[in-house]
Amino acid sequence: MFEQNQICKLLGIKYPIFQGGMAWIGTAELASAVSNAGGLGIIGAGHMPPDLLQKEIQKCKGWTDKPFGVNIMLMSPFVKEVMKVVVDERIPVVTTGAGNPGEYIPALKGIGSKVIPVVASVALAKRLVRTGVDAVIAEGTESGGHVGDITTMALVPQIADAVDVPVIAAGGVGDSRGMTAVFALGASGVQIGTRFVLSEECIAHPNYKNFVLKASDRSTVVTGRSTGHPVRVIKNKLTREFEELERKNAPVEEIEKLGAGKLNLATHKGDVENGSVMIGQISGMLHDIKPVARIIEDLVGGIPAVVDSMQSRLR
Ligand code: TUI
Repeated sequence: MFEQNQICKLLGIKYPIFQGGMAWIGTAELASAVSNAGGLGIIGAGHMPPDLLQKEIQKCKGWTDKPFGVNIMLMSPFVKEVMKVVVDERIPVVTTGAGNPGEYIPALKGIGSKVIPVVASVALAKRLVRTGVDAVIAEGTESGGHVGDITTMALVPQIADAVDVPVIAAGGVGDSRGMTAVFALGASGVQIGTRFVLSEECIAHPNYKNFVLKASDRSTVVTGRSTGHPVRVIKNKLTREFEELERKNAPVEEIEKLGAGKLNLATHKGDVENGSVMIGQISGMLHDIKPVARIIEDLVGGIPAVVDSMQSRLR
């Protein structure tokens, strides 16, 4: 399976499965495990300063000889410096999120990196393809963290129709059914975050993982719409405070201030009531913590049964 897949051939990987570049928890531990299991591990640079990112890259290089990527969050105050680190370290795959990476594309392409931006709209996908990106990640609003407002179901086929580069689907994919479904929509690969949070290798605090394990289909909510940076998280004391501020039409600065430092509070200190528990909508169907290799084996190994079952229902 996937011997002829465009993404596998482009990146030299076994399975077209990207690990979402999650801030604070997309560390070398998780990224190297995903790459060693045949997917594409991705270090999430988030708001990391450049020296820390460089250390994380060094660790990852020590733990895997397979390709891995770095995700650059374009709202980071260190974006220019972290771009320099990925160029110096000759990272073969760079994904970007939360903005338009246009100005950085020439430098990345210059060292032969494959540049694969996350997009949440057809317009941005088309604009970026014109600047020479190698593929796009079409991320639906089902995802955790910073999200757009179009669902994966609606976004992936529209982007697949609009561009001539491979499309990787993200948002709402957590098992073989989701993976098969997005291939039906025109994707050539998947990006998965939430399922990998519930892995043994993910360094998220046990309280964070347990909170995700307890989630049901309606446990997440999008906060911060009024700031222009909407974020999907599990409902808790913090989201109620956000809702109260938004209801009062509080100034954007006040709302943004409430969010500052709250992701680390949840992922590292384990405060799942006052912290920001970013996770996707499929958390409701996940009930176990598994090793990364097992997650990938189950995702890929389950596809034939999904296709068979689908065919029997289409007959
Ligand atoms: O970037 C993400 N997900 C993230 S980043 C993050 S860190 C953070 N922490 C606190 C507050 C906000 C963020 C947590 N999760 N996903 C990729 C993604 N990119 N989703 C949506 C977009 C996006 C949105 C608008 C990409 C481009 C865009 O257009 C901007 C433009 O210039 O047209």
